[in-house]
Amino acid sequence: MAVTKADPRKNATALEEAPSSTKSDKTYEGLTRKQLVDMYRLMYLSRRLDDREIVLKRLQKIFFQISGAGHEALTVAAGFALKPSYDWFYPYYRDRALCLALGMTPYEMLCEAVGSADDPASGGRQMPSHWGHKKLNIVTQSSPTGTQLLQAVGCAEAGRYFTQHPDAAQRKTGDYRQFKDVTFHGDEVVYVSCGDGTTSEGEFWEAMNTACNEKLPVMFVVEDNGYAISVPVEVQTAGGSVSQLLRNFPNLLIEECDGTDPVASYAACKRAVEHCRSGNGPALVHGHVIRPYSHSLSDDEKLYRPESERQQDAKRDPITRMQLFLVRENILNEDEINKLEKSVDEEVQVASDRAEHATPPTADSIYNHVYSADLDPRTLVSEPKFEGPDKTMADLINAALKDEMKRDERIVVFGEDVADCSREEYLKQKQIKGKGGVFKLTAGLQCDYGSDRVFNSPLAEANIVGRAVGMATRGLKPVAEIQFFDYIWPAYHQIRNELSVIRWRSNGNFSCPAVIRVAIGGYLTGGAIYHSQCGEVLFTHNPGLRVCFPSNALDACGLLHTAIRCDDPVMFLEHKRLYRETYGRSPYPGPDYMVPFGKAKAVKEGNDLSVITYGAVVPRALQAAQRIEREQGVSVELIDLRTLNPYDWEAIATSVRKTSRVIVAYEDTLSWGYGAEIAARIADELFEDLDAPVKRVAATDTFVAYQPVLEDAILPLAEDLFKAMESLAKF
Ligand SMILES: Cc1ncc(C[n+]2csc(CCOP(=O)(O)OP(=O)(O)O)c2C)c(N)n1
Ligand SMILES: [Mg+2]
Repeated sequence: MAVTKADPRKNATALEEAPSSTKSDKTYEGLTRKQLVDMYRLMYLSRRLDDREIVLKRLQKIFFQISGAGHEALTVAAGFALKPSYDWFYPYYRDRALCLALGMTPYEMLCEAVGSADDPASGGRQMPSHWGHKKLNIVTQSSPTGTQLLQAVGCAEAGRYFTQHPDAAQRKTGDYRQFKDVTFHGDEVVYVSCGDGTTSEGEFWEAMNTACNEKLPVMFVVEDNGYAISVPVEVQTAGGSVSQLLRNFPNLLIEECDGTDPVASYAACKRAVEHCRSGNGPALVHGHVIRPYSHSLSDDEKLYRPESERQQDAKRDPITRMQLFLVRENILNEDEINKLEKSVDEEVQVASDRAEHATPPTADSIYNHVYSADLDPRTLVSEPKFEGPDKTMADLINAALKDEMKRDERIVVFGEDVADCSREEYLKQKQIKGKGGVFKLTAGLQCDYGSDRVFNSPLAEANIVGRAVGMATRGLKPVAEIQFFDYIWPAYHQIRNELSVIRWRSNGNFSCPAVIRVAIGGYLTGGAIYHSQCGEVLFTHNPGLRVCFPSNALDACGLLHTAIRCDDPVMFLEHKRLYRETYGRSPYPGPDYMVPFGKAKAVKEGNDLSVITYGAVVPRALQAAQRIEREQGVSVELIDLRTLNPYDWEAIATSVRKTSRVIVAYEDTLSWGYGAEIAARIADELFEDLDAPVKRVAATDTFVAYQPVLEDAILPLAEDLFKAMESLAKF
């Protein structure tokens, strides 16, 4: 059996057996004859692993198969052009040969296929070929095509940032930095690949746009096999060639090559890597490859591709082409090729036998790595040290951002309009005051901390969150802003499928504890549909994501300090109506004031009924509670949850046990809103403590309208809360 060495690109076994002709000095685009043998070995190994998986799938020993067949020459070439465990990698599912070239072993790959606990990518949580390997800087990959592209951009930005701020990389105790080691070299390249179909995703263009604009060292590899499942490339791409379309992107080196030819692919990749590594900007390698094994084992391409077309492809099979090339160049003869292949076949067999007996994960491990096991944000707490006059929520969020940026050099703040002024010369010449956010929440941050820490993004929400995910994975602390909750949806894909799940799907090998600040909510008088939405439940619905929704200035400040120090990703929902409200102002509580997550606050104590709420409903419920106490002597206990995940079940249960009557109030639509879950749990677990049905007060099941008469009819008002309290007290 062949032994896989630390660097598989220099595999001794094949070389020892190679003929004297490999000792010739002739090189091919810089590749020695020995390297070409190694390349062939990896390509053949990759193909045989696919073949082995197909057998295992037919035997029902694995549950899914998708192959890298036809892509081996291009991806091995990329592996040879880049530095393993030095550069960073965001590969897609066809990149088996790349991962082998970087040092993944056949056993590790087959552990993915059987779903073993030893699978280094996910411990049996993801499908095979969803690559991930912490030691090799292969970042956990998911199934959605294209999400990796923006993350690769963020990863490259983080590398550049740490090079310019080396002190920021230091380990610090007491917050997420204790658990997030940072490595950087100053000239590392970030590899990211995708198929031709995936270039149709907006995220591809958003990633290209930012990589080119910022001159980032990202090597984009488009593995163009002419199809996305059954859809041919001319349907995907105007004119049929993505590299043609990209010709005018500045700073972008474009290399188009025959991706079934390893030497041509290596030449293209080498030039691309050189361009990126020397700081000239990103590169695109557009490689034309084939897809001999249908899309996956669940697809039969004979249904949409005629035999003639398939035979044309078969003539370009990179494995056969490479064999012929080695023989033609007198690098290996047929016997030697047979010997090499036999040794690979044996290696695959041994790895496969071992993987078939690899330990599966235990069923009770399912809750591991949903959240950080190292730092529980429920334990982050410290007392306020008040100073100065009362401040608004907007003031104290701004202060908290400044506090944290001072304390932690890993923080970068970005989003739409968050900078004081992108054209910083205007600031320097004192021609203008600066903007700092449409709500002015980030005002002064750029002036205080510089344009590389506080900057505007393009008007593209997926771009903001996708980059934040990449940055946070690499060790930065992005505190990104989504200007209006109503426009978060292009970013929801990154939030739901990436931000919240990276820790779990990588079995704890990767994490991305970014903070996403979002201006949310209605009661604006004229906000209408697209400036008034709530919908926090769509975020609490995602395991792995922490969600805050403060109702007053002091909590917003304390919770934001905690959110930024937290080791989990946090959605920080800021109610626009509360930003400058008189209600809930507070003196500045000091730079270290932290409100722990999952700790509700009793805004008002009472004995007759409980109201469980949060956000902008808190002041409305308080108004109603004071009125009913004054007018009818009903004593209401008002609980402000403050954080929605985790939430304080103990506080809810204690209050309901005391009063036996409860209203759950929230600004979102009544049906399916966040409070629906709370109400269900109360009914389930506290049934015997109740003297009345669990009531909900919430918005109507409509959108929020512009005309104030309509808005008042739609959103829950103090009057609605008063009426609900009155009827519940009488029940
Ligand atoms: C966002 C998203 N949409 C749809 C799918 C289902 N899907 C999986 S692979 C694929 C085709 C991808 O084609 P291409 O990018 O050309 O890569 P190839 O498989 O041809 O290498 C589709 C539609 C998906 N995984 N993700
Ligand atoms: Mg394709």
